[in-house]
Amino acid sequence: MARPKIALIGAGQIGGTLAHLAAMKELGDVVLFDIAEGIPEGKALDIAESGPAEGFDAKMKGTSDYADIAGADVCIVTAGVPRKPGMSRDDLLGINLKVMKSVGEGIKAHAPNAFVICITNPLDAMVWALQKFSDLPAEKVCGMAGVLDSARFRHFLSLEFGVSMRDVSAFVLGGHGDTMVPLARYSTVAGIPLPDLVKMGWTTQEKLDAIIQRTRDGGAEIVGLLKTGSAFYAPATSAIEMAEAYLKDQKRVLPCAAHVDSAFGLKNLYVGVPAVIGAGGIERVIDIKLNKDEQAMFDKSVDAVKGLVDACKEIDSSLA
Ligand code: A3D
Repeated sequence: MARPKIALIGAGQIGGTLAHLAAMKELGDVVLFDIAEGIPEGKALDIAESGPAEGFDAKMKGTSDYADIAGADVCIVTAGVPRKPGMSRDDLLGINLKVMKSVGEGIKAHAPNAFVICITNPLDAMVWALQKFSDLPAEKVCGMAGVLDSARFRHFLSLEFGVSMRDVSAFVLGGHGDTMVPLARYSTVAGIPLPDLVKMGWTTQEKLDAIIQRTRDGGAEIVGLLKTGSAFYAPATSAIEMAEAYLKDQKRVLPCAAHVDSAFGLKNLYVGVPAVIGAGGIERVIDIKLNKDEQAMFDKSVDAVKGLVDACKEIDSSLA
């Protein structure tokens, strides 16, 4: 049986890391696409040359020709411009919307059966636009943000509690931005919810609030340190987890920017929600009940996403 084909649109920091991870995990053959001359070919060759020592057989191809992504099973999109210090994700909107148009058209023409995972920021608006430009079924297009935001929350919580990250599960809802909603009530250590751990004296409410704020600022913290770009190791790992769930029909329950069209009282919006990922793509959105405070935070986050979608419609009238 032929190996699955994974097309990575954008061969920058995240794209290169995705290619290396996909090869090491033997998820399939990889095509790295980028408009920057020589970069996709150079990275593909460099990664292929790690194959003998790493022990993988996956094929690597670098290209600037969309015809090479033909028949891809998965497309992961990082094409665009990342944040520079002082720049918000929203500042990227105008630049990256144009990129989504060319990428969406490329996927529509050459890989219309793919499961598409968008990482380009501002995430929720870009995945919405990418679905429109590609015209793929809504359940085959999603965005990676919640897996990363939850991973950051889990990491900070494991440091606070002195327990393995594997035993911390965490839940982050809403748009990927300053309004994201880390849900303490649904986040646990071995099944014990965070509010109970506060009562048990494992931490204080003040410390928990600080961890939640650090999670919200997680991307900016890394941008501030790197100065020349944004995070790429953990974002790539998070998207690979989603791609693997699709390729292996794992039915993983992962928070991601999915098309919501009735759950949470929303219509036709991409926003971070818990979803089941399997061979059908986004197979199910899990509609959880929120309490009053959580609902207020979620509503604020949804409003921010809607604002960005409206801005996309204003910039490109074909989206209206
Ligand atoms: P970077 O290393 O700059 O790579 C982006 C690549 O896209 C570059 O190699 C460009 O040449 C390429 N590119 C630009 N325009 C096009 C085009 N029209 N077609 C094909 N390729 C093109 O950035 P990065 O890999 O660090 O980040 C990529 C994106 O992910 C940015 O928008 C980041 O803001 C975003 N990001 C999102 C998260 C989330 O959690 C959602 C986290 C980190 C980064």
